[in-house]
Amino acid sequence: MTTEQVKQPKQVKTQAFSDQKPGTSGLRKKVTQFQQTGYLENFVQAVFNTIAPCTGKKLVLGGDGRFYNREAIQVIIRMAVANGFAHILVGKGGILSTPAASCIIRKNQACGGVILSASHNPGGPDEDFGIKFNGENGGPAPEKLTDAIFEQTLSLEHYQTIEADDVDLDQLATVQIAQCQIDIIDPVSDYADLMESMFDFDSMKALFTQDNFRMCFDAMHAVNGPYAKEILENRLGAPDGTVINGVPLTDFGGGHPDPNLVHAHELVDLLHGDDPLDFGAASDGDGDRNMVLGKAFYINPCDSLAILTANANCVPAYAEGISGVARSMPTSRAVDRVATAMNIPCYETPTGWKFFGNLLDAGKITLCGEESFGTGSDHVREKDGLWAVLFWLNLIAVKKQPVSEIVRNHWAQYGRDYFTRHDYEAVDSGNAQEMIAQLKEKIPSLPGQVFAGINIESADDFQYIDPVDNSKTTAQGVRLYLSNGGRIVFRLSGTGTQGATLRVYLDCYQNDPDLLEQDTQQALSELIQVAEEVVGIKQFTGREKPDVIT
Ligand code: VG1
Ligand code: CO
Repeated sequence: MTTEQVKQPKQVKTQAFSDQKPGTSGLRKKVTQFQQTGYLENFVQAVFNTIAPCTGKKLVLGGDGRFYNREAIQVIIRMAVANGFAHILVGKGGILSTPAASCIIRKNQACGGVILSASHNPGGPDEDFGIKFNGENGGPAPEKLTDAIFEQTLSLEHYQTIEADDVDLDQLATVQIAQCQIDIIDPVSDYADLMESMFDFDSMKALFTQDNFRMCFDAMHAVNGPYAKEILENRLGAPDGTVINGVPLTDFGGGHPDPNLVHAHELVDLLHGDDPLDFGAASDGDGDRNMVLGKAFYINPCDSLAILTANANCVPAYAEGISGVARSMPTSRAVDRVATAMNIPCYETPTGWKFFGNLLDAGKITLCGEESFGTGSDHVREKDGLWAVLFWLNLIAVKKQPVSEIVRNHWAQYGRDYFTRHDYEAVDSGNAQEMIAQLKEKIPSLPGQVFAGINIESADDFQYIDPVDNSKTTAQGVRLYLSNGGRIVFRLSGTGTQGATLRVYLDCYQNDPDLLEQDTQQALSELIQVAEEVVGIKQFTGREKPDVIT
């Protein structure tokens, strides 16, 4: 590319769009919606206007490789140049996992990054696409910023771009367009170096090279394939083939890149049967979620957060101790018990990683997590799938115990918080809104009432005041606390792209040593009954049972 080919930036007239309100984790829509003339451009210009002036600044750009990733990157490069950026770092092939993008923003002191992903939602021409902006701390834009971006999307009349050839995304190279330097960078190396600096790689290497430890990482044809291959196979010496479905594909091979027992069934099968592996793990479309499995043993993400917290001193990066922990409100209270025992603070935040940002930046917490297979720490400002897997490997290597033993010992010490989430997907939006509205009206009258033989002690609609900047977030889910120690939470998803998704979260504490090995749905069956009786889920959703149970 030569500078002669480059014309002056130009303003393109655009209509504003009214449906670009970012949800739990950025703007997510069908690909076909993003392909409308000016749709992507409108959102990107709104971001650039909100963080203006862009002149002279550095931007990180990449995505999970899904359909429309490459096209969107070319559009955003041209717009970033026209808006005055001095430097753009783009992952080779357009690839950057969400945690790697966060790492690269921080390491290079960029003003932020644009990450293209719809996370665990399927990809392809008729599936989902997404875009989000992360700020200079490497984390998702806080509500204040996403609200300002949304305001901009409603009123834009022009966006700025420049005529220039497409940049070759597949060569590690530097190109110059007008005032802007564009580096196509290795998407993996900075992140892999960070992981190597945090964990006990020597002990972990010995697992594979001396102890004949057998594991499988299912990258689900999503972004983490190249990261997992480099770290597990190249740096830790796991045998070739440890990573399966390791090549990112635009449609994730037709699957849901969602690491749970339903969608990662290929992996689940390898941990069961006649010759099960010792350890299994998977991550999602953009690499920020994780599922970890032991030999015929499933680890609930809420328990995982609690166990990592309790054993953080086994990991070099946390050997000096941790300052505090946080969990999203619907996540079970297993980690609270550990925090109490360790005498460190435990914060309860609304759903979505953006609410952990201030606590991490202020040093109030070191570890945090969500029930939705998201776990992370202050090493970046996103949840981090591969980091969680490495944390578990580090524990297994140092404690020299199988996964099941580590978890059972934890339950024996702290008791067990049975947890499940029931999702009702793509239900009629009107019905779902009405159901929540009626439930909210009932809140004052619920305490003292008995459903399915259980007394409701208290009920509220969760609101959060950020302890760092005092910003207030309301209507984050209705919580019912029951007299048997159980809790039920109802909320509507902010990441779905079709109709509404109702999430019902149920958890209950158990510390009777004889009752720690129950089937989860069985252990929570009374609560499930209470949820139905209070709300009338079947009637409002028209469903006999949830679409997904995790
Ligand atoms: C879901 C999860 C939430 C998570 C969010 C983004 O949101 O419940 O815990 O932070 O996805 O995850 P919702 O609003 O649909 O419940 V990801 O992997 O998309 O970045
Ligand atoms: Co994700």
